[in-house]
Amino acid sequence: MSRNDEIARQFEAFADLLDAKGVDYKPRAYRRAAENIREYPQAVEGLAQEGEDAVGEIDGVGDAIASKVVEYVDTGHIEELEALREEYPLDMAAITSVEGVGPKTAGTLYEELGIETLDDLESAAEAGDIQTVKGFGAKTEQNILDGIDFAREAHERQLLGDARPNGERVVEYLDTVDAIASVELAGSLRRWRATIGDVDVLVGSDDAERVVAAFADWPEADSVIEAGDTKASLRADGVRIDLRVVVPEEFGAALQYFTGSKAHNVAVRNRAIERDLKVNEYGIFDVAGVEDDDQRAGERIGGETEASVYEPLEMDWVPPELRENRGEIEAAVEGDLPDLVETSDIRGDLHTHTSWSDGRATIVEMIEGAAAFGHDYLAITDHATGPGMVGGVGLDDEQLRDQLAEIRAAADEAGIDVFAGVEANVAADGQVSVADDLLSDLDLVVASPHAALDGDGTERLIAAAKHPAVDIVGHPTGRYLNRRPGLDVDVSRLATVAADHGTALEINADPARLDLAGSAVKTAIEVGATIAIDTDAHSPAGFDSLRYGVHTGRRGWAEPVDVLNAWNVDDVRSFLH
Ligand code: DGT
Ligand code: CA
Ligand code: CA
Ligand code: ZN
Repeated sequence: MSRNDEIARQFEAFADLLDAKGVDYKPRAYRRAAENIREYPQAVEGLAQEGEDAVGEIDGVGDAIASKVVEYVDTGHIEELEALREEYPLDMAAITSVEGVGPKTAGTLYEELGIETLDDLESAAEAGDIQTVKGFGAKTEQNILDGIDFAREAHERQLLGDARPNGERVVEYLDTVDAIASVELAGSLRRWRATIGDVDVLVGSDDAERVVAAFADWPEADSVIEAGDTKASLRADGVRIDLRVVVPEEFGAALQYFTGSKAHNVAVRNRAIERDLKVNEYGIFDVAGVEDDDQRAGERIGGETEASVYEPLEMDWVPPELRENRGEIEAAVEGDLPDLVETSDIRGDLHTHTSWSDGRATIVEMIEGAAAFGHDYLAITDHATGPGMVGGVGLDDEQLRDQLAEIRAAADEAGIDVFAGVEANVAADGQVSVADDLLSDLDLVVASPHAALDGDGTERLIAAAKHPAVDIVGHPTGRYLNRRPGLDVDVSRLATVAADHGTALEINADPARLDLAGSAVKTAIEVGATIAIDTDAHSPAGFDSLRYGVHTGRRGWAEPVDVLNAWNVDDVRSFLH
């Protein structure tokens, strides 16, 4: 994948900000340049390395833009663009997603009313402030207000943990319709991306009309957005669900196509082209010597199952979580795909809370819950005091000593192995918030950042990973999906240190976190780090989040051997020492 798209986006952002400032002509030139950069058949990055003159060869790219392209490729940013961003610090994407609000309007509203976010825009419209601005009337203000709810929904991607149950229920429902031969989730939901734009459901059936009708009748649907011959969309619980119906013979090809990602599919199609084959949503076709450009032209050689699409390409079937064009094509060709961890491989949970801190269940209830879930072992890791622990949630060293005694007592009665632990804080300077002698009396120490979650956290987390008592770095970036991005972390460096010091890095399975992310997990495993997949459960129901963590691990190519809590209790014990 070339970076043309990324470079183009810089100039689109540039154009928006110039519009916001009220500059004439230039924005149009920048947008045109962006479009040509995006469509350019070669890597513009390569041209930039040759110099400005080479970049100037692109249509619509003059000297000024060419020098900025070179600047961007060389330094990773464009100074003039950064200055504009400081001058207009607005969430342009969010604000302009409101119908009728373009960059120019956004600029005016920032200058006149200081509006930076969708929330600011909403408050200003509700307060009647917008109609006081020159050029805006009461009607415009009302339109903005109407557009905001919709924009918010469209702009914010839904959490996997919210979308997945909905998707599964619609699949379960469709499974009862007897005209349906097969039904599967597709799209980002099947790939278990952390956030979901919309839910895609694919059905194989010879009676599309009946399937569409049944779908539109789903009792949980809030509204039907559209219903066609073979496609329909509805809205349920704030999420859009797209249905496509194909004939059973084409189900595998359609499933492959609609699972994506786009980047994976492009790579698959290119591999097909190299072999005189054609892959599309209808099947895989031998097109040697075929002129006809009809989608189904050529000799059909597969498409009923996904495997029948990959097989003629001389590659293994690729698990959906890996389909991001991050090396899975090459691995599938080499027969070298990872043997991915499964939820059933997980034998215990190493980061959980009780009512001693902010949990809602007792130590005994958590132990019994873990046993009922099927775990062989459980670590109790309540919060220690420290920055970010508001309202007396965290335990001081004395309280932790008292709790330790209670955990030991409960462990004696428990049917599973219990580790007495703590979730210590990693302060901004990398200090761990619990006394060393106490830490060494505990079986397991999770150390996590909870405050000061912006900027680069690499050194901070490396300090924690090096701490002799720390076993697991918990939710390393501190991100909250859709709410805050968390720390910037050089995962390769952190994971190298963690591997050297026998410290595991966590995938926190809480669907609001999923931290580390799949791509970071892949990097961490590549440098030899061990991963712990923990739910951070605050009640026995919290154990159910495990699968979101496991599938995030699969997106990071994790095998059971990479995952600490897929090991038996003796191996975990020796890792902890
Ligand atoms: P999302 O919904 O934003 O979380 O992400 P996806 O991956 O579910 O994307 P979506 O719903 O737009 O489309 C589902 C899949 O269908 C996508 O992963 C790949 C495939 N697809 C959709 N449109 C195109 C297209 O124009 N070209 C290609 N190659 N694939 C497409
Ligand atoms: Ca989707
Ligand atoms: Ca879709
Ligand atoms: Zn935590």
